[in-house]
Amino acid sequence: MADLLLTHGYFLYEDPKEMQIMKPYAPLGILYLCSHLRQNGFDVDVFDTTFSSRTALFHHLQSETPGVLGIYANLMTRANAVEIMGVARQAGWRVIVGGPEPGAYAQEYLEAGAEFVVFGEGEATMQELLTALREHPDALAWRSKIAGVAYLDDSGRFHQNPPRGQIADLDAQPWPARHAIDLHRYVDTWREHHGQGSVNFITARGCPYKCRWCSHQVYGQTHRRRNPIKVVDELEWLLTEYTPDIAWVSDDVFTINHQWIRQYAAEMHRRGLHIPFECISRADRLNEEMLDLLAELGCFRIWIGSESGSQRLLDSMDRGVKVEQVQRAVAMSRARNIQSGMFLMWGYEGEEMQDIEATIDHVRKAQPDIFFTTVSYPIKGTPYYSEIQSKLVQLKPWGQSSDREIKIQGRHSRDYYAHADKLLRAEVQLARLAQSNSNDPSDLHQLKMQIATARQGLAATATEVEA
Ligand code: B12
Ligand code: SF4
Repeated sequence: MADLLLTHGYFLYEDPKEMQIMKPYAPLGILYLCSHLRQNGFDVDVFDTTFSSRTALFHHLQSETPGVLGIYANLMTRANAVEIMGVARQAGWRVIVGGPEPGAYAQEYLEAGAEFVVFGEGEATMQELLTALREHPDALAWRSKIAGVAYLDDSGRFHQNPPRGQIADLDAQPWPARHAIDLHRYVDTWREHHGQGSVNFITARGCPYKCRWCSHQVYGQTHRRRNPIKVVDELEWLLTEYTPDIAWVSDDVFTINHQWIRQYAAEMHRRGLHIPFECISRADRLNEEMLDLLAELGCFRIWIGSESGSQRLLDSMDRGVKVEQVQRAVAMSRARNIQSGMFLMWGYEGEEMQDIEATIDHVRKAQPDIFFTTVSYPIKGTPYYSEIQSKLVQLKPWGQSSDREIKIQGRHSRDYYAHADKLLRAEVQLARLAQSNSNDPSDLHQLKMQIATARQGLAATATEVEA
């Protein structure tokens, strides 16, 4: 029996939408935990659920000698994590949960079966927890002394210990334990469905910006970067070990530190390394020089969080970005053959019809290569959540739902936003058609019809609000 079994509740083959997308990435959080703990003398196994099944995981939990199980949970995987906890507890496992969601719902996770909820970075806390569990598995007087955990005491009372400081030197940490999972399968899955195999890695932890809807549960408002030379070492190893065709830099904002990007690019150049990659950034952290460097490094797509085309709304989100900066960033990317992707949000607090029009106008003008829209949802622990908390109605029991299935009283109906979405898509398409000088009258007619229908839909549902 290992000292710890790590898992996560993401089952790719159970998710029809994800199966269409088929772009799986390795669960870096638990792989970082695994390498750290192994380096410190613990025997750690990983049960990677991505390509596996609930049945196989449950069978494993029920047939192996029970020990300590660590589960990663995020907003999307809560229900699975809760179910895994139940099965594990029943089979005699001691359960610890961590990741971006459990800290925001510590009491709920504990009441659902976790013995400890770990807040923030898990490496040092898990090391201490495992040591204490090994030395004193039953006499739990040490519980109150471990920083960064919450637990229920013997009478069921909730306790949360003071937070733990963050890892001071990320470069002293081992790379994620990619050998603990079948990473080749991730690369092969990508290659099979998209013609190119992909791998992910991170160059930093945390984001100092304050967008009100964004979760800072794990890293707070801090930002720590790895030494660029060490990142290139890891990437060079990844290229040799897994021969990917492309990569995904899983950072919150890759181009936050321009000096860092210069050093990274210089080291990649010095070693003659080149890999096409995509990453996320912010419009205000992109300029001509950065985009030149990104293009030289092989960036083929950059995700520029945009959220809204209404400056008033962007300001109310504390986004810290101007609409014009986003327009410019998309144009500068296009000039270098870097595709741009935008995330957009409908229904943020205070959004009116003129804000929706501003968003449509913005995307129509900017013409990003891809854009995704979401009807905004409040993640527990964020300022946005606190701001609208009194209007939130849980639609399903906590353990079977997510923060995406919360109703916001007084907000427009889902139908309203569906019409807004159709209008956006048709308007952007119409602008594309005009730019391409195509004058196929049937396309034009169809798009104009779609626009008229969406506008009618918006008008018809404008007074419908969630009760
Ligand atoms: C890259 C990324 C993605 C990629 C995933 C691809 C990939 N794997 O690289 C894509 C774009 C697909 C994605 C999608 C989504 N994402 Co995302 N994503 C991220 C991002 C930027 C990096 C993840 C990462 O690699 N982190 C680095 C590792 C080292 O950190 P970590 O996972 O947190 O692990 C540490 C701790 O959490 C802890 N820990 C982790 N596991 C465990 C387990 C135990 C037992 C313990 C004790 C501790 C512990 O220790 C680890 C090491 O210190 C994070 C933000 C962030 N910076 O973390 C958001 C983030 C995780 N995503 C988020 C969201 C909301 C989503 C989506 C729902 C968005 C959407 N609307 O569709 C989807 C959901 C996808 C899904 N099915 O799960 C939120 C989650 C919020 C929440 N409360 O759960 C985050 C935090 C962004 C944010 N700031 O709001 N995402
Ligand atoms: S949305 Fe992006 S820029 Fe804003 S706080 Fe979150 S990670 Fe940082």
